[in-house]
Amino acid sequence: MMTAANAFTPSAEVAEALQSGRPVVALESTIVTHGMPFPQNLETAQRVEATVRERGAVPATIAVVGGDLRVGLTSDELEALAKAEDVMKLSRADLAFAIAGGRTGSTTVAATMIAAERAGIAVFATGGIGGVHRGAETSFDISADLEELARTGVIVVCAGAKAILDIAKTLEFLETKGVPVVGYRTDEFPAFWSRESGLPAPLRLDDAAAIAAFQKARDRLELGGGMLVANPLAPDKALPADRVEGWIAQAIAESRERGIAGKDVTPFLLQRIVELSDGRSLATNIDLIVSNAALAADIAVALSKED
Ligand code: PSU
Ligand code: MN
Repeated sequence: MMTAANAFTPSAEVAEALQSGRPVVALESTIVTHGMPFPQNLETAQRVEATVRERGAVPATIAVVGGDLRVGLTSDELEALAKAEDVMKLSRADLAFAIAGGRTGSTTVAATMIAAERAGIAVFATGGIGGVHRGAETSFDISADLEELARTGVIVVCAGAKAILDIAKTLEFLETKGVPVVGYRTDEFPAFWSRESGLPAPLRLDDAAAIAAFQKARDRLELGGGMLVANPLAPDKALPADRVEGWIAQAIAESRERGIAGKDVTPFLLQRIVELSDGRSLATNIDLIVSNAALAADIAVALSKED
């Protein structure tokens, strides 16, 4: 795996883990700054880090702090980021812009994948990925996360894609780009808060060791690019899709009325849905990120074992 030693600053714990070949799980920070309100964002980030540790891996939350690309934050730094306002939301296009300008920014799935690959971290846990937005045939709004999955060699564990997106087009895009999409213990691609999207998961695997074996076979073929693992929430915790749809439709209608565009679209929709659902979507969101972190840690541990 490519490493670019001068491009980032690992925490002492992450540096030690990477050097000794211990399993590490990358975590994104846009979910902290733009995906959830304070204080739930901080509590979630802390719970996610604790979950990764309980499963025997080291968490590496990634962000740009004062122009420094950090791989692994201290708890004080995580808290400061969770409270900060006017933090940039960084993707492939502007990650280096923030570094050059000495800015502070959180990393999306795309930018977190870039940092993880440069650091030599193979697995990354998030909530939901960005994708092809509804109406993309006229707006052209397609998240840079998808192109990143096509080119950057990291396994991304998520709960599928939010139904604020056009999930069918998102899956078509990933298929075109040759990105493997693996349903974990499911035949259906999950839709974040809901288990059901009505669309099949292209591939299915039922344990972390099988996912690690698949990745090792991909590595031997030098296929490059990432893998998407879609981990549905437990049935007793997930929300029914029809309940979520009303909130989504209203949030999208409002975003169009207000002319929200570009990188503001996803944060706007996420925030409005939390408001419209009276916070019910938020509890589900927290559960699924913790569940994804646990699976990502299991995959990282499985990858670190000798064949
Ligand atoms: N989807 C979620 N929660 C999130 C995001 C997406 O369910 O917090 C964040 C992630 O950081 C993702 C980014 O990479 O939004 C995608 O933004 P855009 O659609 O502007 O590419
Ligand atoms: Mn977009």
